[in-house]
Amino acid sequence: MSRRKALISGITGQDGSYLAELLVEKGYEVHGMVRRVALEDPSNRLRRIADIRDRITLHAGSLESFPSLYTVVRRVQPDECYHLAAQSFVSYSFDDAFSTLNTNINGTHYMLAAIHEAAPQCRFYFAGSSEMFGLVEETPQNERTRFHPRSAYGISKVAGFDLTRNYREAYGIHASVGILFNHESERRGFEFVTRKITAGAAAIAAGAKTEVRLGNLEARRDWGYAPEYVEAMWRMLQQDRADDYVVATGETHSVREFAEIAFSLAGLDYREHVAIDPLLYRPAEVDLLIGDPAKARSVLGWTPCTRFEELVRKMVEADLRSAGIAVKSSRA
Ligand code: GDR
Repeated sequence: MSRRKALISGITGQDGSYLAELLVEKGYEVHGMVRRVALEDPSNRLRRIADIRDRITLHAGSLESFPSLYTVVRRVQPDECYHLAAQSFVSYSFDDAFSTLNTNINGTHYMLAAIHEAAPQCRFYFAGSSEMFGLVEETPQNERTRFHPRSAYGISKVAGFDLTRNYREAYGIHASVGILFNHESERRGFEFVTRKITAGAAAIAAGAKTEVRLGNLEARRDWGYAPEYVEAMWRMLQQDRADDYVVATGETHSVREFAEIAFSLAGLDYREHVAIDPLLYRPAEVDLLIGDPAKARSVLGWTPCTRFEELVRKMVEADLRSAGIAVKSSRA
């Protein structure tokens, strides 16, 4: 039997890189779609997949170009397609709502249309987001909670959710949505608050800077560990029936708590180093997110293992090491 083929858009990101590693390990033939600029700047833009670069195949494609996506899908003929690529920074979507909506909504539509036309048997995963719940209408949030997005990013993910469900219902595509709550790791981008805090604390501990500027410390998020979340994506596509699932830990913590623990792990007091910058507040904030992963647990057999403090520890220790600071204690 030939190897199963997977196509990942957004393979160079945090989730894409962990998912690619998981699928390589499972024996898949893994293909990734990346922007041409990434191929031209491998040491920077392909750094997260450097270790598996010789075991995957990359194709140039752009979420802005239907022909480019169609060509990749037609050539690869994937059995499974994981559509992770997006403008994923919520804050930026307030600065440029137009490009966020264009890229995220059209990109998802183009991927679905390409699958429908060129590989209709392919199973499809869409990266939904807890940002779709926004101004939450109930707590905790589950698959039946109504959406109330609070940013162009959140709106683009609701549109992607609706597009995915419509391709499932209208054309019988095996298309599932993972409604993933925040998930972090040592590979998180520096613009997101967790990594900004852990990298900042490490830099301060190393004497390279003195403060980290943050916005709203009271926002609460359900933070999990990214490598576990890509496992849930894969499990969704192994089900006979396509469906939508909340992927979360069921715990919520504030940005302040994250900062307090991260700084103390670096031997620092966050109150002495965190400066509040009003410009970093969002015009419309998502105050509280906490997911109910019961369906993922019962149908997919998926459970999160890494607890909040362990997640913070992993990230801080990795950043301390990168800053050249020896780390004594490390729980596996
Ligand atoms: P989020 O992640 O918007 O939840 O989306 P982010 O880490 O950017 O913000 C989390 C919370 O922290 C507050 N905050 C700050 N955020 C950033 N980035 N920088 C700061 O300085 C800062 N200070 C306080 C924010 O206001 C917010 O409340 C992430 C992304 O990965 C999405 O793509 C994904 O869909 C969701 O998680 C689930």
